[in-house]
Amino acid sequence: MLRPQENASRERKSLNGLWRFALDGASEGRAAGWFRGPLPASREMAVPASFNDIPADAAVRDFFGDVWYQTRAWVPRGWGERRIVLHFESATHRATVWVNDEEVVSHEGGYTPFEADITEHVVPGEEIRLTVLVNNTLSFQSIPPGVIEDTPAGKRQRYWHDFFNYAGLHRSVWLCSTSPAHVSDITVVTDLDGGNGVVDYRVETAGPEPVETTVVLRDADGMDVARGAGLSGALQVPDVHPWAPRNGYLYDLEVQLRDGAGALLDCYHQSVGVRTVEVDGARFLINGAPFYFTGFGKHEDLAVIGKGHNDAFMLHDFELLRWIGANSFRTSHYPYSEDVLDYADRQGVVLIDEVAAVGQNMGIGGGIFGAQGYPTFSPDTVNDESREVHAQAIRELVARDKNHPSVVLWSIANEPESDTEASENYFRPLFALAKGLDPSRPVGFVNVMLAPHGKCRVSQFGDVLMLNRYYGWYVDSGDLQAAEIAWEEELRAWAGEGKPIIITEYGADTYPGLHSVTPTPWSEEYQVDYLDMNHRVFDRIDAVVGEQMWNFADFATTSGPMRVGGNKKGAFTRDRQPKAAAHALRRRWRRERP
Ligand code: GCB
Repeated sequence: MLRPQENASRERKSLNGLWRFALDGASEGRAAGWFRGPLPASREMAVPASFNDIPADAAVRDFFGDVWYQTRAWVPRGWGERRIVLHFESATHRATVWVNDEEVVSHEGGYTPFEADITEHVVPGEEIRLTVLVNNTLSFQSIPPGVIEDTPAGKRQRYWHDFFNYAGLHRSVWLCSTSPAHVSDITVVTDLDGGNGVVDYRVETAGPEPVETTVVLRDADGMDVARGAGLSGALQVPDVHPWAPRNGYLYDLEVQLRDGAGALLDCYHQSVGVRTVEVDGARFLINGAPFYFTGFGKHEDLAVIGKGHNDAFMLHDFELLRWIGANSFRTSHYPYSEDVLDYADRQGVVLIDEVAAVGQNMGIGGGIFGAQGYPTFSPDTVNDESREVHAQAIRELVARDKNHPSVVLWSIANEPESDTEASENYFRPLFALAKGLDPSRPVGFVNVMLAPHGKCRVSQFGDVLMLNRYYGWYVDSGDLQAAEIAWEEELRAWAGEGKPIIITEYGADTYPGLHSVTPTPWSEEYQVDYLDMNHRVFDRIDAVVGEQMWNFADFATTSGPMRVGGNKKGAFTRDRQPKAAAHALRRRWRRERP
């Protein structure tokens, strides 16, 4: 699926703005046909945004179940003879959509796009009523998982990921038009051959057969550098300007479809960064050169709008990444807005792109999530059906993000149970799937401390080892000397695997403004000392090819005794003010690495 764009042959109209919105706690709206008219008892709601924090009302913030969104839109009268498409960049966690009285599409999964061809349901020049039923309930068959429990106080939604279950229409909604004959997908894979580049392209089309497909590759100045004809081919780019970390140089691949008379039917502009990614022993190579990741695990998380995308905050976050000297981040723990991916391409920021499979581990918790009382993998919990949902989430992520040069590594899960036979059997086919979908990038998953070296049975499938470790925080809390010894010992054992290791999380909660002259967890000084200890360990082990501190900024979570107004492991506060740790990271990351 191609992201909507406006060009010589395509139009798109934003449906963002204020929609009508209603909670449907009894799930009665579908049977009652709420889509057939104005939503009953509705209020206004911003799109894009999470709905949770907008009203000042706990019943909305903690709501789980069905919510309804509705708007009205005019179909441009010039769109006769056009193919008309309704496109959602995401709906968290699943949605069903009606145009007037007709159901047009349903989609499972909260962080990837979906669309419906609504040509047959609309009349250009007329207004439509657009109704969306969004459901944010998590189950063992959703990605991420959760469960609804009966408690003496009523039903409660439980889940095992450490961020708030923000939901709604977080990203843009578009009404688009294309020619009936249109480009439906483009795949580019690039290579470097000395000073020259190679762009392998493959185009898919749909609708009436076009007669001619041509492609033109232009450089950043708009000069033609290569041309091709046909649905696939390899373009040679002499004297190429590669895409590289901190040098987000992009070419533009224009694909054109023409009819027998040579008239333009459809075109699409696909940006292309020419670069290679490779794992070589324990090294991670970009364009053949060893790359060391500096940066963070992030979240899409803001006051008021929750996981809603916001361009101004996106730019500011990237400015802070530059300020601090970060060259990368992980889209922990779900696919981010495509605006973020596009901007990372342009900025030369390197991404680890993660599927929303977080929380498939009933062993974690105790203090954070309370006793679990469930096995992770079983016919009643994470099962074959869950694996199919997980597989589909991987397919949709790769389909969406395969052409982004910024994405150098797929992460197919965060901290799942990985020390059991059941976990090995669950993940084996998912790794095979991801590698088959994209042979051009390494694939990995993020390992949890509960499955240390020698116990983990899933790491064998990954091209890269990604480790989250909290020595000095969740273990050896307050004792950095003990933590340093234990951490180095474990890391050395992992280094023996001969694969590159990226530390995808290390961090310590820190209450901004809390100070101490002695090593006191939660103080700003302790966070700095904790980071220094980690960095000493990383610098002693060659196989460590990256450090992504947890987290870029403080973020919202469920309530609990371990979370003081959310997770406070940010280098920045939630409103992006630096803690002492941000300055310490800046000193380290902005100096040239040895
Ligand atoms: C982890 C998780 C992350 C949590 C973090 C923490 O291992 O991957 O989602 O927020 O620990 O702060 O406990």
